[in-house]
Amino acid sequence: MTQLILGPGALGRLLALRLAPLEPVKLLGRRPLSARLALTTPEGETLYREIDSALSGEAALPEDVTALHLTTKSMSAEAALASLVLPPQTPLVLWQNGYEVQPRLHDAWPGPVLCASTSEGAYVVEDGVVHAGHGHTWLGSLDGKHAALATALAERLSRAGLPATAVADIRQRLWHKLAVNAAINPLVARFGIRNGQLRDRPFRPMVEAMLNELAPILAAEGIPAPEPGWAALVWGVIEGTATNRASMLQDASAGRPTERDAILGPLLEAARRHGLPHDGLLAAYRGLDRYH
Ligand code: KPL
Repeated sequence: MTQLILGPGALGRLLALRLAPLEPVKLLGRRPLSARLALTTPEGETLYREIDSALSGEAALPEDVTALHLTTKSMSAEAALASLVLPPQTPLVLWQNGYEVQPRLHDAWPGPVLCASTSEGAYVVEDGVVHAGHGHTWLGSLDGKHAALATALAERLSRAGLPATAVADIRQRLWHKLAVNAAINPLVARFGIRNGQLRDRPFRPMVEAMLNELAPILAAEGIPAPEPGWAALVWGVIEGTATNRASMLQDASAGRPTERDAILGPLLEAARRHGLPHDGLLAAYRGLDRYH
């Protein structure tokens, strides 16, 4: 049984390199990859591993697939998936940020669909990936089904050095991450700053204004606030990732489209539906126009 991974960005490479010593893995993407990729661990060790990779549109896919891990950016996920011919019952695991593609594929895909929310830190380097910091991954289906599959996949990931837990509340966890990303990512992308700089003036009041808009929208959408409250969650992540260049900043600096639709889109849509103020969110969204 092979674990198929579609999208050889940081997360796709990390999954492939961590899983490869334990089970067959195939990494699919739009550009050829070198057969030998390097994994630099958070402890500073560099391990080289042979990875079976192929071009997504042309690959002969293995017959027995444990799961297809879709690790592209949110805006590329559906087109990437459509480039493969897979048995309809193949389990999908969606690793995207935000909450845009997940409900759509949950409804459209005939087989089981799990969503993953991860705090693993990784970035791409030319010949592989740097696993910058250990995190945790939560796996579950939006309708609470497929618990046994989620548990089995979580065990395989955990054995491979990516601790994971099957959960029944993945929708809530995706929205919590979305809220964190909405408060941090557009601001750091717009001002070209590292996450930790949001703690200082003039950015701190901008984060606070965003939090004031986010909290009522999330409440109206039925997303329970995290135990310490939204502000503590967001400031905690800013503190913990102070030296990071957030993913949206990396996309913007490289002139790539950002994940604004997946992150800000669901919040704007919910704010309009519930008749709640959303000027700050709209300004954040429009502030990213030049990358789209
Ligand atoms: O998830 C992130 C991202 O970069 O997208 C945060 C939490 C903001 C860390 O940088």
